[in-house]
Amino acid sequence: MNRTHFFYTLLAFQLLFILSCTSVEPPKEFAPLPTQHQLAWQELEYYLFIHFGPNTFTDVEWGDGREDPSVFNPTELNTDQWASIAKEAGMKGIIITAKHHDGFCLWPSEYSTHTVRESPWRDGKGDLLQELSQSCKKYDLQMGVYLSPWDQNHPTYNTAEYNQTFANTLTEVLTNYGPIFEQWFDGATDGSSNQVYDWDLFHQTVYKHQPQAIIFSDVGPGARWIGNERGYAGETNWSKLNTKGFTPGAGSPDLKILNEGEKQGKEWIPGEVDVSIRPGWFYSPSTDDKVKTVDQLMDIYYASVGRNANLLLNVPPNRKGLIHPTDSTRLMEFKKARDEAFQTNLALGAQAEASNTRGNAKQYQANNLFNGNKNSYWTTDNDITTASIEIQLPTITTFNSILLQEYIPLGQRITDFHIEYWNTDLNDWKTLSKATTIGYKRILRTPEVTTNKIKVVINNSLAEPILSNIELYKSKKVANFDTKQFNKITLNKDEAIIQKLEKETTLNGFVFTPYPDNTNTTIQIYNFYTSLDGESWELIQSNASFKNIKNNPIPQTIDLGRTIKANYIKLEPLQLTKDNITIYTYSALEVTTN
Ligand code: FUL
Repeated sequence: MNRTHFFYTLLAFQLLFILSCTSVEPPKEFAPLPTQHQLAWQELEYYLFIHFGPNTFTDVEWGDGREDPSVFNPTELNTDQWASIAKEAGMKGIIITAKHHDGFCLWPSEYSTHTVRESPWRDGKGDLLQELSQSCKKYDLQMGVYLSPWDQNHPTYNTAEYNQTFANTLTEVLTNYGPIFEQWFDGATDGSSNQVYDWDLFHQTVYKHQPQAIIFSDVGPGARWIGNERGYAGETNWSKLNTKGFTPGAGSPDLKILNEGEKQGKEWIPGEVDVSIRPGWFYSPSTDDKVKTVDQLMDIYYASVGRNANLLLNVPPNRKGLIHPTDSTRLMEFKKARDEAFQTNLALGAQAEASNTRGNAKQYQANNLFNGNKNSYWTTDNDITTASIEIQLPTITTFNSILLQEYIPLGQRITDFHIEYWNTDLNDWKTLSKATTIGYKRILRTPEVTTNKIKVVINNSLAEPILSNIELYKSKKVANFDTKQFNKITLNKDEAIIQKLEKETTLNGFVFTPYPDNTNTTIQIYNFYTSLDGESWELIQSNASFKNIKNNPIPQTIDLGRTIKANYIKLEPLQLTKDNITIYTYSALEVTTN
């Protein structure tokens, strides 16, 4: 090789080296985008709602503002107890009803005469917001405040003056108790209010004193109401909304729009699910036996955090000012159930190949989906909006849930996707689950399968799909409690329910889901059978009774106390919840396996 030749060869190598080191440009932003504060907020995922005030003592959900402040007298109030429970439960913050619709202020407001100062609690010298802010600091929790614009006590309400009164009230709360992560504006009224709210003034007041605060209302601007108080975000859930022409409360968009967000939304306004652990928002001794079960809470978790929304779970303190032991125990059981459900990520160590990888660059390779780094992602070349990722699992794996995350700093994009698994018996791909949006986080509960390969197929995306994370789990099966999701199956009164299982299963119990409307009739007393061939049946439970199913038709989880191999199960009705009826309804019959 002569000198010139050598020189050019060297140059070529140098060029190649430089080229391979140049990073490929990331995809263009797809607006609207979350702010840094919204991104941080989304990662909180789960926090505590506290409804506390005169209603706690008068046993009503909505006080009318004429309550004597002397009713407010918690005898053992201890915000450290609330905060320590929230912390142990895995929550990241606490939002308190600083002022509910009755106008009573949990702090000694200068702008009201209906406050803790007028109550006997701490001899009128107490300040609940102060105590809570100290407890939050102590337990490293963020603090948020709920303030109801609707105020049935304040003399200026329904006058032009009220907007300024409310802004002053806000200023007090937002300047005296340290950082506030979320300002919760309730849109509710009883319809009698004539007040026109100055939302611009309220928003400016919040941002002036707490620029990082997420402003929640039916329509944001920081986060939006999910459209129901049952705990369920839409299966489709965009973090985007069009709010032009809408206001919180009566002027808010359709409930379906709040529940699902809008694909073409112009503003980034993610959903927040607010739901109470009890039937009501305020404590009542009558609901001590109606605290939601762990399975209900898990279903809510899958339908909130698992559907791209944050979960604000209300746990109302009792008249002593303490969280009731039933509720705190339930919170710990719920924490344990989540820890178990998401204990072992079975996708760790997986290897993936995508149908398209941006610039064929390592920087965007599909293996980024398993590296635990939320800032690395897989994405495609410009304008490629359909793609598939084949994932080779480290070993033959049994799973029943898949967690996916889009890289939302660049916008929410994916509109339609499905999951396939490699069926080793058929030597072919089989569809396991179909879904629409992903967003910050999506958890799909799938039928349980055993395989060494899965495929994530993006059928459609508004721009290049960008995924940052995929995890797989084998979790305890939890029934779905949302009414909307329930099938209504009708059978004749003597007809048994026979279910063929997907494959031979070792079961240890079953979940019978009645249609959750107690105007329907369902099974009260039953026989339960299993079978391997669908012809000869083994009687497993005879003359057994579902507890309280007539008045409260919630899913019935039956633990058989042993394991049984079966291909078929049968539930035979012996008596229905109503006599003289020829048909009954139910929604599902499923087995439990662990
Ligand atoms: C509703 C209110 O009317 C309820 O009392 C409760 O505060 C709930 C969180 O919001 O709109």
